[in-house]
Formats: sequence, structure tokens, C-alpha cells
Amino acid sequence: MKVSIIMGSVSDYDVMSGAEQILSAFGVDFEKKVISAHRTPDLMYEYVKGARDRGVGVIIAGAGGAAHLAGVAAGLTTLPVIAVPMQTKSLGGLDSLLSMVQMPTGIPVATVAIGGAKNAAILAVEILALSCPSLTEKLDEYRRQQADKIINTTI
Ligand code: RP5
Repeated sequence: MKVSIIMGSVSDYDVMSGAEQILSAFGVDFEKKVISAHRTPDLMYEYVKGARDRGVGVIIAGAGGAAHLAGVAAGLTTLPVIAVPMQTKSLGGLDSLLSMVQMPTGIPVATVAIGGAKNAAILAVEILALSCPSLTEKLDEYRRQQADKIINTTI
């Protein structure tokens, strides 16, 4: 199974490329696309409705401001959707965070921190690892390396 990385604008790509880096490091296949819930609603519907048939197992959606991308995606599919709120100039990303996190009961979205594209990708790998033991081994190794960095740090 692969991961879908979608974002509301190409201006989100600097942050969302962090998800791409993590998935590449874990050897997880992904597709990426700019789709706007507001500017391209028809494309949004078509893309998300076809995701499962394309082999997508998890959707990561990054957007800013009136950030409805993840919520609309979640309404269109029962694939797990992870939201990445973008930092914004006017409201610092709190607008994005609140737009994404307050989903109605029955349509869940897992929202990570503002700008947390890398964590979104790690969470996606953890979901895929449920049916892929080799990914669990890679996640364990990633955690070990992370811990070793701290253990071996001298100041
Ligand atoms: C959102 O509006 C996008 O996700 C982006 O974070 C923000 C600004 O988009 P642009 O005006 O840069 O295209 O839909």
C-alpha cells in the first residue's frame, strides 16, 4: 500500500516535502498532488474517491488558513486521514490547526502539530506497519537511532 500526500497549494510544498523525505527513508511508496478543497472541489472528489483503488492506504493532507482539505477528504473516504496544519502569516497557523482539528463525530481526522509533516509521515508508516512487519522493524530501528543520538550527546 502507498501513502497519498495532498496539499492545498504549491506554497505548502516546502513543509510537505518533509513527509516525502520520511516516506522515502522508510521505502514507502507514495503519490503527491496539489488539490484544493475550495478551488478544485470536483478534482478533490474524484481524487479521493479513486484513492483506495490506486492502492492508497493512508492520506496525509496539508493545508493552511481555512484548512478544510483533510476534513473534506475524510468525509469522502474511510481511509485514515492525517492532517498537517500549515503555519500562516496572519494567524500563525492556529487558524489552520483549529480548522483541521474540530471534526464532527463520525468523521475523524488525526491532526499533527503545525508544520508537522514529518510526524504525519511517521504516523502513516506506523499505520501501514500493522500489516507489514518489515516496516515495524524499520520503525524500531528509527527509534533506536533517535535514542542513541541523545544518549551519545555530550555537552
Ligand atoms: C490554503 O491556502 C493552502 O493550503 C495554503 O496553505 C494557503 C495559501 O494558498 P496560496 O494562496 O499560497 O495558494 O488553501
